Amino acid sequence: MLIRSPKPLHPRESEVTDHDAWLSRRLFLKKGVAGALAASTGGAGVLLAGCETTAVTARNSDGKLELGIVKPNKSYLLPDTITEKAAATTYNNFYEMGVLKSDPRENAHLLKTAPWSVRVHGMVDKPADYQLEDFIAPHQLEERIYRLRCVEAWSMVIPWVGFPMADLIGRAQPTSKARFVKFTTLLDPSMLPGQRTPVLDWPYVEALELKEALHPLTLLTVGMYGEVLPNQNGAPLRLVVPWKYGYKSIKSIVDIEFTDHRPVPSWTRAAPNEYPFYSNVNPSVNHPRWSQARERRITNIPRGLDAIGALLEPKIETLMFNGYPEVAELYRGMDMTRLF
Ligand SMILES: Nc1nc2c(c(=O)[nH]1)N[C@H]1C(S)=C(S)[C@@H](COP(=O)(O)O)O[C@H]1N2
Ligand SMILES: [Mo]
Repeated sequence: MLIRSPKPLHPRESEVTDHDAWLSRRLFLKKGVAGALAASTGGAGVLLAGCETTAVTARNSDGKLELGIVKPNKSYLLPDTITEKAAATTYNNFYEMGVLKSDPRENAHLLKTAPWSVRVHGMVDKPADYQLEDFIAPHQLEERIYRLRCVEAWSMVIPWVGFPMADLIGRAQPTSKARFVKFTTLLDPSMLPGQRTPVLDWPYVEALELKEALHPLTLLTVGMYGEVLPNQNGAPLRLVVPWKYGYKSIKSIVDIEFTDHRPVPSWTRAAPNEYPFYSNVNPSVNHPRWSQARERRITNIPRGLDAIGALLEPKIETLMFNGYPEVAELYRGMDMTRLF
């Protein structure tokens, strides 16, 4: 699905209207899905939330998660061309599924995402082991179009479906001691064959400061392009932190821990001088091995998957905080002239 828009700095009225038209087409289709689900399960039993105009989340008869109607949050529309779904789901970094960009899609079928449980624990008043459906159920899903900037200097523009991490934090109720949130990916080499190779210290771990996790941009994500996440994109639950390099956006999460000491993320452990804890997108501070000033914007698959990154020129200027300047307040007083 390609959703094109012109390139003014801010969305114009006409684009909003285009997007509305696209949305209402999708609403029309989705009503059919929601209705069929309700009928096939004998009513509202598996429908976890929602009415015709809100998100409906359910397991279908194969146990697969299905999203219902999800409204775009218009605060996050971008003037950029949205990356084609075919590119965003075939050019991936997910080292648990292999190190080549094409490996995740090829190995995606090995990952079973139902049932899936998520543990929320540590310095919280409401620790819990959730089944994924119950984890999502109380939250209002929305669509957000975000830029994704990989540290390798390529980028995409992706319509995610999720809910603010801040909403989960409100539900978990961290104690006054909690200062960091640690996220962990599933550890299971039978489903994630890359874990048989010690390219990273498995399981993959990422972490944010609690105040970063509370920022309204931080999204717990269950879908993209109006559908549940494909496995190669981190099904059934991933993080999306759009102002940080892509590796902070950890995939296939099973564990969320609130803690008072700073966790060491997998990439930071592997090479602290190349992948430091904060890893905010910053065009003026280069990676030790390449410039971060510009990026290759991937919008489609022009001439074959493996060549994409190499063929494209890094034409687009990388923006401070990936174009999300509202996060600057989180880092006041910190030295932004070095990689941190
Ligand atoms: N568990 C896990 N999460 C991960 C990764 C990974 O290898 N394992 N790769 C990261 C990197 S480097 C990037 S750029 C993004 C890519 O997300 P995408 O494939 O959905 O575009 O996922 C991030 N999350
Ligand atoms: Mo990345």
